Formats: sequence, structure tokens, C-alpha cells
Amino acid sequence: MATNRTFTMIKPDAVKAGHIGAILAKINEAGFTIKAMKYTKLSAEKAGEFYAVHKERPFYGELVEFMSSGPIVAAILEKENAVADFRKLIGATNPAEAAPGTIRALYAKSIGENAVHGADSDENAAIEGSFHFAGTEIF
Ligand code: 3AN
Repeated sequence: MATNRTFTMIKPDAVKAGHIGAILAKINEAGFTIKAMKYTKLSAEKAGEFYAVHKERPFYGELVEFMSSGPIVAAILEKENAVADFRKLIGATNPAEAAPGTIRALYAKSIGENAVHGADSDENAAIEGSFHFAGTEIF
């Protein structure tokens, strides 16, 4: 297993509900190291750009509106097998199907407002990390 990086966002629902600290604790306990982090808010334009891959899906408008509805925490995380292990830690997209103890099972409200984002490949992790962070913000 290679040491590598993934990209995550704590989404507006989890931020509003006060779960930033608990989610970061789960991430740390699972062995991820924080390489970059910021508390920020996406404009609708930026959220649309970030999720452009989902443009044709019926929930795109709703997703963009939700992701720009309030502040988020964006972060680059490092660990062996980071992308796959993080997807395991967050659980299924639909919290009703997420395994017990996963971040989405614990903190997500619905399939749309599902607490956290996790990159789905090494390639996307790199693209998404660069979308949010300049090289000088990654340690
Ligand atoms: P994941 O975030 O688990 O990789 P994707 O890539 O299928 O899931 O979807 C990206 C985001 O789009 C999800 N995190 C969720 O916020 C939203 N989403 C996915 N499916 C739906 C749906 N059926 N209805 C509303 N929003 C959805």
C-alpha cells in the first residue's frame, strides 16, 4: 500500500450541526495526517465548478445550492491507501446504507446532505486538492 493523499470537505449540514470537531477527531483516530485545511465558503459558481462532473445528474442544482449554502471545511489528508480508506471511514453516499460507526452513519442527514465529501480516486484527490489549495498552503 502506498502512502498517498485524499481530499475531503466537511459539508454545510455537518458544519451547521456543530460536528466539525467530532468529524476531525474520527479522521485523526483513523490515522490520517492533515496536509492542508481551511474553513471557507463556496460560491454557487465555485460549487458548480467543483461538481461539474455531476452536471447532467438530476440532483446537480440541489447539490450546488446546498454546497454553497454555508461554510465548509476543506482538507487534504495523508495516509497509506488514503482514498479507499477514507471512503471506508465515511461510509456509503446514502447514510441509511452507511455502515455503523462511519462518519455518514453518525452525522449525515440524507443522501444529499451527507456530512462529508471524499475523493473517489487518486487523480481526483489531486485535482480537488489543487482546486482548494495553493502549493504554499499544503504542508
Ligand atoms: P460520493 O460523495 O459518495 O462520492 P457521488 O459522487 O455519487 O457520491 O455524489 C456526489 C454528491 O452528490 C454526494 N456526496 C451527495 O451530496 C450528492 N448526491 C448523490 N446522489 C444524490 C441523490 N440521489 N440526491 C441528492 N444528492 C445526491
